[in-house]
Parts: sequence; structure tokens; C-alpha cells
Amino acid sequence: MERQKRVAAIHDISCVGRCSLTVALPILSAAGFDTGVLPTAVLSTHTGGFEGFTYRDLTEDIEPIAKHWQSLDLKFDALYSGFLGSFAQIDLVADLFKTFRKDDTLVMVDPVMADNGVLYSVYSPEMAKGMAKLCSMADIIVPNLTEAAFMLEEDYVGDKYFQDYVEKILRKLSDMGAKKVVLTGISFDPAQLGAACYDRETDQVSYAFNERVEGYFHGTGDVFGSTLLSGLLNNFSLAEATQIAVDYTLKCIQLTVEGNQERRYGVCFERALPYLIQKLGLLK
Ligand code: PXL
Repeated sequence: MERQKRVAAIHDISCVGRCSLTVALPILSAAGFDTGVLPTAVLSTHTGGFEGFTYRDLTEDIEPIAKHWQSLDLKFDALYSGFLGSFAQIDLVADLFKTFRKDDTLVMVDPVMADNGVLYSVYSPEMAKGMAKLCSMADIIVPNLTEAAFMLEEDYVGDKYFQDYVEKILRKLSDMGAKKVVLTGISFDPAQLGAACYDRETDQVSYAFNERVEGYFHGTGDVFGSTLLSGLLNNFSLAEATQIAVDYTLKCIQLTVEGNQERRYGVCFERALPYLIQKLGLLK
């Protein structure tokens, strides 16, 4: 067997309601990677759709975990951050990137903090400045349009925009520092939903779309991000990996709707894993 790639996934654990680590870990593992986790917070459920969730901020654990990993001389092929437990974690995760980034390490930041024009309830607007700083250190960033607007300090345009707006936003996001940008939740036609990609090295913009299923599906940003990373680490191009992520996310949503599952528990991504493994060319 060739050397197995190792990933560090830096997200919260929401104990119930599939998102963040309960999605990233199984997807990256199924895609063939040795996936380590660095939990940023432990919540009894995610914050969207449940009342009274518990919230344990694990800020104090990040440095000791990173120190121990350093003492083991651990090497990571990818560092993938998502939902952070506190504003203070921005600097700690930035330090972790500095420590563990080697020449061929892929650093992916999903600036998880907002959707549909609003910040998640646990965050204040300063988080956007912090996330912009973290994004400036990444090779690839995966914001949605709301997160992009917050980081660029622009108004959120909702669903009223055209291609020139998306391409301007992609370039502005890349000006912050990341060579590759994937903007999620893009739609120019009510029947289609997908993502826009920008590769600064080639100055190329590309789009990946598939059918839109009406409604809000919790945790799909994490399904998308984990799948995108799985594609990139399996040597697909940015455009190919983005299309795989769009297609797999749609499959997960379709299974959830067909199975008439309660939306706040997240999407049935487990049932679609065989489809993903096939798309990634891992079935020999
Ligand atoms: O899927 C994003 C996410 C991650 N983690 C927590 C969340 C959310 C979205 O609401 O609440 C705790």
C-alpha cells in the first residue's frame, strides 16, 4: 500500500445532529485517509434547530494537543478547519497551521460562521475579522455567500446576483491570500444549485451545478467541504473535486427527503458513501 495520507480535522463535535466532526471524520475516513481530529468544542447538539444545547469550549486543550503532536513529529498532508469554539481559537489554529504546514501540506479553511445572511447565534461580528485572517493563511477556502460578505464587509445580496458579482467576490476572496476559492450555495437558475471555483494560478473560474432540492439542509456545508478535500487529496482537479462534492451533497439531500427524515438531524450521508467511494475511483 502506498503511504496513507493523514488529515487533521479541526471542528466542533455536535453530539447529535450530523455536522462538523460527525460528518468530516466518516467522510474523510471513507475516502481513504488517516483522519485525526482536534475538537474545538463539544455541544450536545448543533446550534441550528435545537433549544438548550450545552456548549463546552475546548480552547484550553488546543495548545497541549498541538504540543503533544509536535513531540510525536506528526506530519499532516492536510489541515482542515471549520467551526471554531471561540474567537481566541483563531490565533491558536493559525499557530497550528504554522507549526504543521510543510511544503506539500494542503491547508483548507471553511470559515464556518454564518448562513442565509446571518451569523450563527454563538458568534459576534468580530468572528468575521478573525476568520478572514485565518482564510489568509489557507491554500483553499470554502465560504458560502454569507460568510464571504461578512469577511469582505459587503452587504449580503441574498439570491439576487449574476455571474459578474460571483467572479468579483471570488477574486476579492483570493486577494485575502488563498490561491484557491470555492464559493458555495451558488445559483443562477432556480432549478440548479452548486459552487463556483477560482484558481488564482490559472486565473480560471469554473462552476459545478446539479439539481436544487428546495429547503434548508443542516450540515451540508460540512458534507461539501469534507468531500471537496477528499477529492483534492485523491488527486482530482479543483473543478472535478468541486463537482464530486456538489453531486454527493445532492445525493445525501435526496436520500434525506426520500426517507422523510427530520431535517435538523442533518442529512443521511452514510447511505450515500458507496456512491462517493465510487465517484472517487476507490472501488477496485
Ligand atoms: O454545520 C455548521 C455547524 C457546525 N457546528 C455547529 C453548528 C453549525 C451550524 O449551525 O451549529 C455547532
